[in-house]
Amino acid sequence: MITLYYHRGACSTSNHFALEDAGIAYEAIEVHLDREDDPIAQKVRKLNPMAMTPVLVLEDGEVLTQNAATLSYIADLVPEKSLLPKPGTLARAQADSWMAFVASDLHPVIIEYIYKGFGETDAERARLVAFYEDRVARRLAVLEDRLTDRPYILGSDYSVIDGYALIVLNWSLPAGLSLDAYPCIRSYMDRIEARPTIQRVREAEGSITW
Ligand SMILES: N[C@@H](CCC(=O)N[C@@H](CS)C(=O)NCC(=O)O)C(=O)O
Repeated sequence: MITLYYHRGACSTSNHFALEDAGIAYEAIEVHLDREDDPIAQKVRKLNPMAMTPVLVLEDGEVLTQNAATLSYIADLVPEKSLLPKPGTLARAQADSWMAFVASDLHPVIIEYIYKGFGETDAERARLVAFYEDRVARRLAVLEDRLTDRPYILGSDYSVIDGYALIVLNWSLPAGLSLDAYPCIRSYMDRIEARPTIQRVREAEGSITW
């Protein structure tokens, strides 16, 4: 059975969504990597020297990390569920492009946005706010445009990329980032959140307090 080490509401939860959508047997174990003496945290730090989740341990003991790889791996275990297009197709290359957008563009800029107030002087803070606001707005505008005429990032069908995007967009709340200017993104988040598989994972993980 696949084991997922995750942290509630972190990007690893998108792997929990993917496993639930895949409908395969799995075990999901929550880890608090900031707890030095916690045996699960110690184990995960050994499995992934980056000390980050997600960490997937496959049936044969192989370890897989990095959302783009873990989500694709889970999706490819169940091609009949169409959680990603078939490997080797142009549609899959387009999906990989959007996966990279979420993993390398959206994910880091929403995290970075939390740091916008870190300057030591008012002038420095104002400069950082302007800098981070511009960076995040450009990524959100790309996503808003993409969702203007399609319910999900790849089109009419939900994919594992959407579950990942939802988690990253959830962080707008603790980051103090308003999504009011992005109505398509707002309704997209509600649409994904309403999926029974997502609701099951939310219930299993428990509520998040930001
Ligand atoms: N590039 C990594 C990023 C993973 C990542 O940012 N994980 C965060 C949770 S969302 C984490 O484990 N953070 C713990 C830490 O930085 O100490 C991936 O895609 O898996």
